[in-house]
Amino acid sequence: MNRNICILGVPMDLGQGRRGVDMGPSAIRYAQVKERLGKLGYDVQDLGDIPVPSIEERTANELNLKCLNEVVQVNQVLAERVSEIVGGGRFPLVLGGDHSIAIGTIAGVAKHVQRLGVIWYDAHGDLNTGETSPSGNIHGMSLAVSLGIGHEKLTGIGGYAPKIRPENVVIIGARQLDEGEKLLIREIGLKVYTMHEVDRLGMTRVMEEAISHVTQGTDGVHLSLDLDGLDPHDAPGVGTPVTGGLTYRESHLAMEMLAEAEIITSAEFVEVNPILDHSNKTAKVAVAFMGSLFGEKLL
Ligand code: B3U
Ligand code: MN
Ligand code: MN
Repeated sequence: MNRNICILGVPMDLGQGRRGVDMGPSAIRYAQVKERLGKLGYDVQDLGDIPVPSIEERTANELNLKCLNEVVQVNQVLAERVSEIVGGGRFPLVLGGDHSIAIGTIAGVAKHVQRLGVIWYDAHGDLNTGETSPSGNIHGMSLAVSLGIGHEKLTGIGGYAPKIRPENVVIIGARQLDEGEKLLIREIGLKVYTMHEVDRLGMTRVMEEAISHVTQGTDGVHLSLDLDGLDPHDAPGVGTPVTGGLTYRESHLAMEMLAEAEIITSAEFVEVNPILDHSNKTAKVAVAFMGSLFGEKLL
């Protein structure tokens, strides 16, 4: 694992419909992310937050894509900042903010690798487009956009498209997929471990398979972890909780297996919403996962 980490906050809430997720980076910092990773011997630099326009400043919606121009603008800056971090030889650890920020993170990382693998840990597929989305929220489109599918203002962020290929992606924890997303998954042959597979195979096997899948032919792997992949019992502070999710223990095991495999080269933790949380529980869970991902051991 890269011993040098750069933390970058993105207080973005324009990719979804509820207030509060813009406070995610503060909540995660308050849960002592820097101290936790510092204790493991990493050199951790916190670069602060990138600016995000407030919801009151936003312009009109376009084509079922809420806050399109602002989401594009923030992700363009994010892509540049992440690219600088990776170019400087450091590990980018991005704190969200809603999941639309994956567009910028992945655009910044994928510039530096031939083929990027992606683990998308989420209750949702985030595979909608303006045409299929039931909500118009761009956080439900970010994986599609990274695959080069969607509005060209979004797919063109970072100046190139696509950023990733379907054969190098796995989704883990899915349990709420829209019809258009299901069709797209079949069409492009995306590997998805829904909760059915997690229950049937167990997390150990799911992670073994997922690790083998995303490392085939790739030279880096990004972890995009949406806290709503977890069951709302363990992570209540998220904008769109979906019952029947991954447990705290399964998720810790997943992070520990990723640490052992030493494959993750960039990561983001998104959708922490402190307004909907109890005593900062979800941010604390996120930081505990970061500990495991970066090699913390129980014994
Ligand atoms: N698939 C729905 C709901 C959703 C996606 N991502 C989240 N919720 N967090 C949509 O709006 O695209
Ligand atoms: Mn998501
Ligand atoms: Mn989600």
